[in-house]
Amino acid sequence: MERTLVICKPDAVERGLTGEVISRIERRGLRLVAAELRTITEDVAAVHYAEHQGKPFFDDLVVFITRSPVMVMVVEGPEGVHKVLRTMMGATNPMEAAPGTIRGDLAIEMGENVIHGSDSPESAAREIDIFFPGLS
Ligand code: IDP
Ligand code: MG
Repeated sequence: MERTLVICKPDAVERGLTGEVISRIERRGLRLVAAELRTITEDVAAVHYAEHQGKPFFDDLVVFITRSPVMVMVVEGPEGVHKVLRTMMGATNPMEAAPGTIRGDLAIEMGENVIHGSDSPESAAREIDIFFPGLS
């Protein structure tokens, strides 16, 4: 089994889409190990998105992810679960995300793309330890 970190971003919570996102994850056969509504601080955002520090969109990304509560979740499934989640999420830019994906069905703007999912098992372990120490 493998675990990955999923975040329903502020736009998802504001729009009442957490149930839709969780429902898709559960219907796929994946299991929630932890889930909590939290407001991410600027410091935690900078650690979580450390790989993007210095990029032109970094400041906007931090403002976005800290603006209102997010639903942070640890999701468990078979080995490769992070890839399954990434496929379910769709492309980073919702304009390019396929229909049937979360972003392709529920979003249209790059800066408001509903969901975060870890991009590798290593990222998953690092990110889970930020939000739920001991659960990776
Ligand atoms: P991901 O969320 O699909 O893993 P990343 O490249 O890790 O995509 O980027 C993290 C987040 O930063 C994206 O989900 C998106 O909200 C934002 N982002 C990424 N690239 C851009 C960009 O070029 N312009 C504006 N926002 C961006
Ligand atoms: Mg990413």
